[in-house]
Amino acid sequence: MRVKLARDILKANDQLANGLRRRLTSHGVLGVNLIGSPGSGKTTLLERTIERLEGLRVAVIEGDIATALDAERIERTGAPAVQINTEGACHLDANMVIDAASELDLAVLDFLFIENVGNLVCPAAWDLGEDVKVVVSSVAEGDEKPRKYPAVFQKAAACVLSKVDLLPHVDFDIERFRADAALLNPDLTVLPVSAREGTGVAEWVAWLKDRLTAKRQRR
Ligand SMILES: Nc1nc2c(ncn2[C@@H]2O[C@H](COP(=O)(O)OP(=O)(O)OP(=O)(O)O)[C@@H](O)[C@H]2O)c(=O)[nH]1
Ligand SMILES: [Mg+2]
Repeated sequence: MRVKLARDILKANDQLANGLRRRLTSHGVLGVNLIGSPGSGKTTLLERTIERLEGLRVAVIEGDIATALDAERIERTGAPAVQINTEGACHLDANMVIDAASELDLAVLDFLFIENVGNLVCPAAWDLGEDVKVVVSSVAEGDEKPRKYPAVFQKAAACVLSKVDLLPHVDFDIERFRADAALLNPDLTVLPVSAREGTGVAEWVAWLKDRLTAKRQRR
């Protein structure tokens, strides 16, 4: 009975998510759902990304248990941001995102980024209406993350391997990380990035722009 209830909730979520995805598509907006552990560098990556996407129109929906700190950081870049506080829930769901999106003018956007609640587990199961899930995994967390948290690596289109400036200070085998990720998901693009030093940000932004172009060509 409990299992059925969980399935019903996920099914209802997926219907809402599909509706939002159709709206994003009708406006030619690429939806990106960023998933990663607390402190993996999601907001810092978004700050650098928005700077690099100058000329393109970006909005961010921020998911956190509490505070508006991340939305405030995004607004300082000049991009509109809507903060969701889940008050304990470990992930966003489509209903929360639709509610937040009602405060944004989707018709004028190129990218809608959704920073999920810091967590590698629960967000993997919830479709938010995005076009792509991107997992942000920092070198400080260890190279075994794909093996230990396979679902999010299987569902993501890209993995930003963040904080690569810390590689000299941590035990992290980047080839092992790549090989494990490729075994789980041969189509996963792994993008090593240091938001602090700027390494790899251009490649990440190029990947995003390619995805936007591909989406608009398919319309
Ligand atoms: N060395 C280094 N530190 C980084 C980098 N990116 C982020 N950080 C630091 O990592 C910490 C967490 O960064 P955030 O961007 O707030 O991480 P987050 O994933 O948004 O965190 P939550 O929203 O709490 O889940 C901060 O102290 C950042 O300055 C990086 O590329 N290199
Ligand atoms: Mg954050």
